[in-house]
Parts: sequence; structure tokens; C-alpha cells
Amino acid sequence: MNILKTSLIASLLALTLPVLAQTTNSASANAMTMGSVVKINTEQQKVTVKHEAITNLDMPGMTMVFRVKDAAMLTAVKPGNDIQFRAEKVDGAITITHLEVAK
Ligand SMILES: [Cu+2]
Repeated sequence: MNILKTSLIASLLALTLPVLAQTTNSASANAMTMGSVVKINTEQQKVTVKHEAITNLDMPGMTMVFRVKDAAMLTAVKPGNDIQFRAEKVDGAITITHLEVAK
């Protein structure tokens, strides 16, 4: 084990640990769920998604309407897109906080 490599790993850990500390209250806080877009309602900031099980919310797969955190998120997707997203409870409402077209 050379010293350069060891110190590189140490600094990477130092960078990573604060991020981990923020999310330790829920081990699956960053879990992404697969789904596909059924319908978009930009005015109401809502999207209908056929989704797989959402582990962090203990929810089985289904088709349902989600609120999105930011209306701009809806400009990146269109009906029929396969997506991966993160849904969390925000002020009592299940909200998509991260949304991207699946690669
Ligand atoms: Cu659901």
C-alpha cells in the first residue's frame, strides 16, 4: 500500500462522510425507484407515474399521482418515458424530489 494511495482514500472518505451523516436517519433516503410517466399536469405540478415498489416509503408498485418538488422537473420528461425518481414525504404529501429519464 503506497502512501499516496492511502491519503487519497483518506481524503475521499473525508469528503464522503458528511454526506453520509446527513442521510443516516433513513438508510434508503437516496433510493431511486423505477417507473414510467403516464400523464403530466404542469399547472398542478403533478405527474402520474406507474412505479415499482418504493422501498423508503414502504409502498408496493402501482400507478398513482405524485406532486413534484419543482414544476421545472416536469419539463425534462414526457408521457411514455421510463424514469428513475426519488419520492419522499414532504409536509405530509408524497413528493418527487428527484426525477430523471432512465438511462
Ligand atoms: Cu404508489
